[in-house]
Amino acid sequence: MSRLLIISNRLPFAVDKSDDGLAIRQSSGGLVSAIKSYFERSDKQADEFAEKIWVGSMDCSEEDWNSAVEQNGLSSDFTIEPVFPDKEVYENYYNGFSNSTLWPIFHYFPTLANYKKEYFEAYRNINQEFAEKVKNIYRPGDVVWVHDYQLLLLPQMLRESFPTSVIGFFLHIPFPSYEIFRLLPTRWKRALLQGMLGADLVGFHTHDYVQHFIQSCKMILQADNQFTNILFKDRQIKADLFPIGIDYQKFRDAIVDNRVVNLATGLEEKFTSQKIIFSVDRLDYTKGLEYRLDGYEEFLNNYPEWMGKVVFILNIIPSRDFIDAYIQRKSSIEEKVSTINGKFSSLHWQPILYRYNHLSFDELCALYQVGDVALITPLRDGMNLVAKEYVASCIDKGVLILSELTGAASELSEAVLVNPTDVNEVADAIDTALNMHAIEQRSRLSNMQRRIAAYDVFKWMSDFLSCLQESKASQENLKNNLLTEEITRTIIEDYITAERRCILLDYDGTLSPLQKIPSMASPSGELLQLLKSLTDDKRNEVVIISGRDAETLEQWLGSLLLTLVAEHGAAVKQRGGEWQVQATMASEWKDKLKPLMQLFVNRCAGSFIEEKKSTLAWHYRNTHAELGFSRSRELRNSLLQLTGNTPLQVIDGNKVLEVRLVGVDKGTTALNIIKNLEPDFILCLGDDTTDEDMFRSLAGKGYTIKVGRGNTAAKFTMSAQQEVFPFLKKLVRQIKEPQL
Ligand code: GDG
Repeated sequence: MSRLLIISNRLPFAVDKSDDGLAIRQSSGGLVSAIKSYFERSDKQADEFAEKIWVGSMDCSEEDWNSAVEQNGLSSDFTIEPVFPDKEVYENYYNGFSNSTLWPIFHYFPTLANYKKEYFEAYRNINQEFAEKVKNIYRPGDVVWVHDYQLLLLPQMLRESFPTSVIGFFLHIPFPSYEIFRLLPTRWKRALLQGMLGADLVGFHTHDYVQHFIQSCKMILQADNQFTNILFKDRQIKADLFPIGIDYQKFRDAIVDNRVVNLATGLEEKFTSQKIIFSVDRLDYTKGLEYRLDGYEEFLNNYPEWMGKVVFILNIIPSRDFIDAYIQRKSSIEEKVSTINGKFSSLHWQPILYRYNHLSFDELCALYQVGDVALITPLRDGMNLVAKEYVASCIDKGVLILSELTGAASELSEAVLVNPTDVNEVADAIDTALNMHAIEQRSRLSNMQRRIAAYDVFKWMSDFLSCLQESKASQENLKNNLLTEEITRTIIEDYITAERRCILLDYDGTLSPLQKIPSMASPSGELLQLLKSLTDDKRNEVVIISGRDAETLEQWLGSLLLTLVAEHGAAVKQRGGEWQVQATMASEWKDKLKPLMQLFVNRCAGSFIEEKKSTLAWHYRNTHAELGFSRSRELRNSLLQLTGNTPLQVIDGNKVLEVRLVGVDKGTTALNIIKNLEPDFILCLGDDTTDEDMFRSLAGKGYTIKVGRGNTAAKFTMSAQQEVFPFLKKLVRQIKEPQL
């Protein structure tokens, strides 16, 4: 059985020093709530690991920690491995790079970001310190799960020490759009992305964050991707969404817990003639507390009928109040609270009840249960667990007003969604919520409750962990498919004994490296010699199967005894024969589609049209990577609409979109060729998506080899085009001097 190593910046404990000695306090927060719930659950799911270990830093000296444990004892469901970083370095890492650089950038507050060199150095040092700690405890077979923005460099540091280890990474905050992420200095942003790509699986809360991350990897590291698989430096990394859940049952159980019921009854009695609006957030500029207060003030202005009949319990949980940006917010919030209370209070009523303190779990649940309206309006939030916890705690009433800029908004679509900066919208939403009919409240709640009960924190963790194992397995599969020396020897053995061999070779990207302009890919002398040597053996039928037009193939390769296939099969020249056009159709369709493609050439610098007899192709290899790709999606949609109900098909190639006749593809063509030839040895090499048709139709019939990494229907893969010649030369050598 393997062990699970959870690594997060902080352990879920803090040590408090007082005259009475050292006390251990449990700390709270989104990440801590999630992992503790999972660890504390003693059932099969969490027990699939022999041991659970939590690595994190402690905000005290090693001596204090040891004495605190000695004095208080510490029973927990996991082994604790504390890191004790140097205070000064930690300050620059935590309050510095983590919370004054990454946090504002990732939450779309770039003007608050601080780009100090010493912050990044400290960040690297503490990540390294975590890496050293893990190196001391790591055992082969362990599953390592790194959490959050404070440890973005760690996965890569661990990968360097343990290349085959299983490493997952989860980001609890948003991943910003490329335009924001790119504001970071180049060296840093490259290091951060490479750090994350050290993992096998990188998890995010929402689809948008996944897309933003992939886009940044493409633009900054020139990484390639196939859907959510990122190909970087010979490794395949999966990026996917895992919207974090809550311990749903814990909040349902609290509904019948006597201590919570007593607290809730007390609150209800205190506010018996008032509706309760509440919010609970850490002190943070991302939580939009000032706009929220403006919205509430606007509500009191616009809907004076609610005066005296409503109270807003505003709970702010102390957080990071050593950082300037936080200190300023706190005083500005407090000023607003007193202004509103001063302006609207009567002798018997006050519109806001403000607290700046922690709540016990029971108090939190009581507040959730009595709250008529939860007003949760962050300007950005990775997920926001309070919104989910509130919904889970509601019995048969309750309305959630939620900012559309939270990750939770993508799941809680029955909430009253608002833009948090629109104070009028917030004011109207409060009125709507207070007036909402009980039946509608129940119906919205039950839909959301069903969803968050089904994907709770246990499902979230087990989903992530099983996806991590799957990503590892799929990496192994890719590796297993690699064309090894041993497989090459088997191919050669079969080649030697065969009487009639068919060798199907794609041209661009396989026999010739991909070029910026198609006309630059003319064959080298070495290639021509190699092909000639192959054709010298009478047992070989060598087929060049390409998307190129017949004229080009004829000009480049026409003098050799090859079978040539142009435009994926639209024209074929049998060995020693003449060109035969396989499919004909009036070429008017090209005149209809060309103006559309031309429009995209104008809109996307570097792209161009290649017109062949039976094919029209739009190439975007030389364009701005992201623009080219997104334009190609737009063009593809338009082409699909125009070609619907016609015998034309739109094909995605390697940085090219092609339109051609249905049924004319390399797969069908390859099958036709081998049907006539009846070979006892088939070898097929290609690199492009259009070659996949060939690999699929030849499955089980011969050796299919994809040139380059990535998912493929081919039986084997070669890492790069440079390996093609040495491989083919091994076959050629068998003609003259048969040997293995
Ligand atoms: C980060 C991301 C993402 C809060 N105050 C008290 C208290 N809490 C508990 C809540 C909730 C958690 O802490 C807060 O979670 P959030 O999701 O709202 O916010 P962050 O701490 O900023 O979390 C966030 C999260 O990670 C998970 O991935 O959702 O977007 O920023 O569970 O109940 N609990 C108690 N007393 C408090 O005073 N007992």
